[in-house]
Amino acid sequence: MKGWMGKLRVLTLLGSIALVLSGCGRENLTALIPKGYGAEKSLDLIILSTVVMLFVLLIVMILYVTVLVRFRKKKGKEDFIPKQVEGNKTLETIWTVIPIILLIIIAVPTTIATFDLADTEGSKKALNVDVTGNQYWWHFNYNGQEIQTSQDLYIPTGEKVYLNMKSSDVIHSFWVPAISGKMDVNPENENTMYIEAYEEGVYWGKCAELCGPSHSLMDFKVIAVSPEEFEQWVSDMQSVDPKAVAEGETAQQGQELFQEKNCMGCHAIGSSPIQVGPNLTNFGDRTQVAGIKEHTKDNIVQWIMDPESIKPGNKMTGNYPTVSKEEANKIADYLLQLQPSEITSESAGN
Ligand code: HEC
Ligand SMILES: [Cu+2]
Repeated sequence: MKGWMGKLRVLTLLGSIALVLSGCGRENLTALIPKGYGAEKSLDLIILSTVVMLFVLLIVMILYVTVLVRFRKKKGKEDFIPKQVEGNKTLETIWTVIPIILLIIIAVPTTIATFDLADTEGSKKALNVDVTGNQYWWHFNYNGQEIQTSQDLYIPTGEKVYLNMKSSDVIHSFWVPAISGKMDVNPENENTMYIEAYEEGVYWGKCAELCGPSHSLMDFKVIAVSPEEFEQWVSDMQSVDPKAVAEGETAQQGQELFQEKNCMGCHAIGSSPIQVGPNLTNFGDRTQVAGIKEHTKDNIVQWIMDPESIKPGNKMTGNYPTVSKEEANKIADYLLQLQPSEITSESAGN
């Protein structure tokens, strides 16, 4: 009875661990289901080194168990000492050469992949985006396209897109696990990398460097669309008129409030280079509010009234006049109209 209960306990424990861990994987946020070039290369290396390590583990375990069983102290042979092999040249050579070979097997493909992924040769002919990491949001400036946007990075599938990355404050790290490896984003120097998505989709990105109280909330998205759709998105973004008057009375009042409350001081609409806060040109098309909250009117209102309750330590809190619920509702009505393009996360199949 006791043994049976014990087994049941172990099973329950394992079952609940499995249940909890199964929540960890999220497609489009995992390096184990690669959807891009860098992620694919990384997974190849992960598999290679895991296989090598398992091989070493297996050999060591076999030797260990063999020695344990064969050379145990046996009844009647208590004084028996097995043959001593210390300093045996053949053995020493074997266990020096084998690890060297294993290390070469890992090192050569790793070095090749490292150089391959750091290659910036193709950047002159490709799409270049300047990426700025800020506490706690991401800004994207499409070189030579007059497009500025934040939080959602649109890219065409099947092409290398070069990212020139800098931080406006502390060190951040740009990481879209399903598409590519990580790259540090530093305040002093520009780091470059390229990403390439194979399939259309919305890929989740994370800041992978502890950068302050809301570090874990510094999420962003890479939205990969077909090259034709991307071109459409570019021209939609380029034809935005920042001064266009909103539709409907409340939204128009919201638009006025947006100016009166000094929101314009930090947030640009259109291709203005202001980067104190996220560019809101296509805010109505965003997948999330402030990168993390579901994109609903309620959450937008909550953000405008009390951003601190959503992202502690963010740089908007306290830097604008108080906004009442009624005013926030009107501003939200206006902001939700900022939908310049039909190309959104939905058309990317998500
Ligand atoms: C002092 C500069 C500043 C002012 C003024 C300001 N904001 Fe912000 N705002 C920010 C920053 C910085 C963020 C990004 C916060 C974060 O994600 O960490 C932000 C984020 C936002 C977001 C979320 C954007 C996104 O991409 O999801 C909205 C919406 C917003 N602000 C609306 C407003 C409105 C409306 C006003 C005026 C009432 C306003 N802001 C005034 C700096 C400012
Ligand atoms: Cu960060």
